[in-house]
Amino acid sequence: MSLISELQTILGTSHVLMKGDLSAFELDWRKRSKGRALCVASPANTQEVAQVVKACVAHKTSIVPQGGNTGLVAGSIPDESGQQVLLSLKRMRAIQAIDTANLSITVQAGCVLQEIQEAASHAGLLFPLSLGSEGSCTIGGNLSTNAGGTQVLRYGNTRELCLGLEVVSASGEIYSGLSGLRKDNTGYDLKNLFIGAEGTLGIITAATLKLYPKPLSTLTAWVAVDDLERCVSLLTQSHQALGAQLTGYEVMNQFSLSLVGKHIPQLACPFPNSPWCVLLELSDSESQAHASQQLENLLSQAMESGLASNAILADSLQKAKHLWHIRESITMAQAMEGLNIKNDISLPVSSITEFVRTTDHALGQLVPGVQLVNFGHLGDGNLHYNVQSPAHMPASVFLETFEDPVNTLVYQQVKHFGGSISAEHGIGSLKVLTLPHYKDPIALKMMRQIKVCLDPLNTFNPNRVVMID
Ligand code: FAD
Ligand code: 2HG
Ligand code: ZN
Repeated sequence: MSLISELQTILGTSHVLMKGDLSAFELDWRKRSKGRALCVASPANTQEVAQVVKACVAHKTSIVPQGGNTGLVAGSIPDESGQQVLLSLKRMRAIQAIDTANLSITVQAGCVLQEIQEAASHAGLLFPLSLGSEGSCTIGGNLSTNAGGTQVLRYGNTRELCLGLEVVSASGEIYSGLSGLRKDNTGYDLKNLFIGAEGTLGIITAATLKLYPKPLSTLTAWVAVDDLERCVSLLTQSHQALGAQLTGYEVMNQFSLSLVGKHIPQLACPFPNSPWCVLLELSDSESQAHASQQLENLLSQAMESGLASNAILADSLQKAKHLWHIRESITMAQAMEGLNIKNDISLPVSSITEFVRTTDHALGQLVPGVQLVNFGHLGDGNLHYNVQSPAHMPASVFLETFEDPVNTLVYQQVKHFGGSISAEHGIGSLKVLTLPHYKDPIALKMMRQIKVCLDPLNTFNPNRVVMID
């Protein structure tokens, strides 16, 4: 029997797509890479995933897992061969259980992040993972990329939010690790191999995640700051004043906010002429009044000491949402401006100012008139140091001529300052050839050994993260 016929038998004909417009599955979110799938297979449950894997292995066919296809490193689309099965987890979106005493939730991998947040909230609890793509990304994708987002400062990356996983292995066996245990020292921590593996080691089919008590009040401020150095000093001051109550600290340069103003004009931005803005969030478990007092004190100190040039405090939930919406729209606004280079980098917070100063200068020499879309999660040392073509240069010309030299320049700088070339988006196919230049060779060797051990036939997402000879 052909593989397609086998998949149709396992899943039903309507869940094996081959014809029609498959671009939602084959084109990456940034519209920079397009592949072609043998078919799009959509299982309904874990057993079906296991059967699909066994069938593909028997036919020596590789599998590309996909959740919401919002990844930014072209890791969730098939290659151009037309020979890979795209495995979409989107039908597997059940919330399986909420355990309020254990503060945990168990969900299928295709659950959309926002639905998990809402389910937690209905139970009076908080699932803190929060990203601009939360309306369409899935928890399987979040786990597979170890996604970060805007609450990492307080709650950690997706890795820190995961208690257990269910995974279909490369032999089609089901590893049932959905314990909600917070302590389990019975050997290697297998779940952490699959988290951040970008679908190269197994298919995540379900997860048990941590929940938290909801904070009593959450307050948001928007602060105008004259330079990045002051943004870093204000971060230090915020840590000192707010401690664990500081739940978000985002920075945005003027150009990144101007793109939001240009392409999404309904999102009016406070202090549009400020060189930098900071979005600061405090979550408090005492009272609204206590939270307001603390934040007001911090902001007035910042103004008095010259760290901030202006500041507003959102006085309603709606205004706070508006401010977050501006911040989370930068990615979309940048996409509307045109194709671009993304550098999702992390550095010690103490080195960020010097990194930006020297890299901005060197890039200006390399590409006169280059436009820097610079923003990110400063509290985590994670900058989205993105690069847009000079105003009058077509994006295609810019990418063709400058993508490699720009990347090399930025990554060399990252290396010099002791940072990482991927803070939260992963490696995918975009950076798979770059990684060996910047990753410790022994670490890379061990990564390859793990890949070969868990997926000896290279069935899962080949040529992403690590290349196997
Ligand atoms: P996909 O894009 O479908 O897949 C991502 C990777 O995971 C691929 O390698 C895929 O093969 C693999 N995969 C997917 N599901 C599974 C599974 N069940 N089992 C095994 N492998 C699987 N990222 C951040 O970290 N922080 C942000 O703040 C952030 N903001 C974003 C804002 C916007 C507007 C956009 C478009 C993207 C943003 N991202 C961010 C990137 C992206 O949303 C995240 O990487 C997200 O975790 C991907 O989830 P997904 O379901 O779309 O995964
Ligand atoms: C964010 O923080 C995302 O908004 C996307 O990680 C970053 O567009 C980007 O480069
Ligand atoms: Zn980010």
